[in-house]
Amino acid sequence: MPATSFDAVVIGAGFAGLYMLHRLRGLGLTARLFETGEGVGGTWYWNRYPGARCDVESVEYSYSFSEELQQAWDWRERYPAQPDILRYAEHVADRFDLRRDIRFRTRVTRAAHDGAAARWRVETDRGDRVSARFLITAVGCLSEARVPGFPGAGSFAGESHHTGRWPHEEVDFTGKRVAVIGTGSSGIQIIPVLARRAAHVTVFQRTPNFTIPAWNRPMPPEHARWVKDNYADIRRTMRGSLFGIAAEFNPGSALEASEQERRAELETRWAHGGPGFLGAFSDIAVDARANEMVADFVREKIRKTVEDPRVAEMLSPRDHPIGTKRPCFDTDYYATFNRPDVTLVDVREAPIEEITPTGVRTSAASYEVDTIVYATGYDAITGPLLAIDITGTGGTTLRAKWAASPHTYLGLMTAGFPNLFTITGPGSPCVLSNMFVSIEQHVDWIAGCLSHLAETGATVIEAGRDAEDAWMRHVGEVAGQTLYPLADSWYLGANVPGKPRVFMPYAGGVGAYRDICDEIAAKGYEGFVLSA
Ligand code: NA7
Repeated sequence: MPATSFDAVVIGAGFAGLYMLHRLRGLGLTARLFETGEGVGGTWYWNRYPGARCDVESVEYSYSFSEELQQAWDWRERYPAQPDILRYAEHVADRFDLRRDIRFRTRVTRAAHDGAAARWRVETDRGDRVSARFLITAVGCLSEARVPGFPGAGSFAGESHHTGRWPHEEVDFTGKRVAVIGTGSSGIQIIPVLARRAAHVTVFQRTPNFTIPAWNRPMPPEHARWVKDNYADIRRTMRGSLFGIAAEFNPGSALEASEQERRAELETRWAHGGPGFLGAFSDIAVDARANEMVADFVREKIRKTVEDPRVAEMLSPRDHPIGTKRPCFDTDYYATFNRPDVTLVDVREAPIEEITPTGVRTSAASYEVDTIVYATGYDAITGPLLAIDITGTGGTTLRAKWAASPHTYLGLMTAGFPNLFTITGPGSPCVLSNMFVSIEQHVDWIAGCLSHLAETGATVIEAGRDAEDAWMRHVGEVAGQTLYPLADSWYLGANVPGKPRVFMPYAGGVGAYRDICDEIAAKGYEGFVLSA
């Protein structure tokens, strides 16, 4: 008889779930991990589209918890490609012998808290019925793929794929006419690669995004050596930073710099590429005029790169401040639109009305294509949590509690749902950070919390309602001091019709956030209610 009773159930075998499982084992706790996919890797298991690559530097997009692991693993490029990240996840799963506690191809469908027994009762789509004292979600922030409900989508005669649900078999684009719908990070990565493979690519753009060159390159061996020798310092910088990356942030103001100084700083950072570009000045995220100067610089680069001025203007974002939507980092994105076999279509002017058996019809024209790529994004942050039917104390469901907006204490727990931990949940820095930094911080904090419960004889921990209300007010106030709420972004659910418009991540920075979490723990888990 397989075991059905555990200390903890973990949902998701991405980097959060893998590390959580490892820490639970270290605490001597029994655990079962359920994963929908057939393998480990989470985001990197699902996002297999051509050109899929992380836009955080590889040496920073990795675990820090094991010195042996970080010394043993060699990254091949400045930014890791999806197959390399997946290999890394598999290596970690094997190295720490994690697979024996994972049930693959199994989706958790329901979880209900049984108050009398102080246990979570968990059900899966394969008929599992298990119970655990602790339920820990490691479901990722961008795992609930979203295809807009275009009429006729089912009638399309060719292949169609969402970037986040890409098939495991090679999709052949040779000689094909391809439609790409969406120009977020995924669209921006796949479009230049498809342009080189397909006969013709038609890009359906609703909103142009700012994208900065990544300047990916093979990892120079001397840099890899230097990183390994200096990992302790690099990790310290990342942990104390705003976004969990080691790039240097200039504390100076764009407004106070002279025109010449400003240009020099931006040119240097453009030439370096990657996420450090937005660290050019300290006021980019908070001052509209400073932001506009940087946005203007990028629009100028677009005009210099894209030969057709009409296309350059179509690609130039003007409806949101730079950095208020998830910044994109690209390889050859703007230059791709100089190719004769790439067409840009503005679907803000003329929206997509239907998918026909032979292509895409907008209100202005029809486009015949063989393959459709949906790079249309995700029901972010709350979507993966609310996809599970979770019931807490007194029959209250998470869906009902969060109907108007997600409500958490530190993004880690939510009142009325005892012993439920949400790794990188709403109200934590989550997507505003290098996910590895946020994942490790949450997992370590949860592990510390579980040890504390064991040491003090408590069996149940729950977020206090007052602490939770105060935290959500704080999350809202911090976001209100920035320009983030000005964009219709998935950070605030604007991409999902009917989703409450609330800025979900904590914008105070991973360093400040870590200090708050640590202080709360040091004060005996202030704001949480602990009971035997
Ligand atoms: P994003 O960033 O949410 O991008 C989705 C894109 O799809 C975006 O350009 C959307 O336009 C577009 N979209 C969505 N619905 C439609 C409809 N109905 N018609 C036309 N265009 C549409 O998702 P990604 O997968 O690119 O990136 C997700 C994150 O993964 C990324 O930020 C990294 O963190 C990794 P819109 O801007 O809404 O007008």
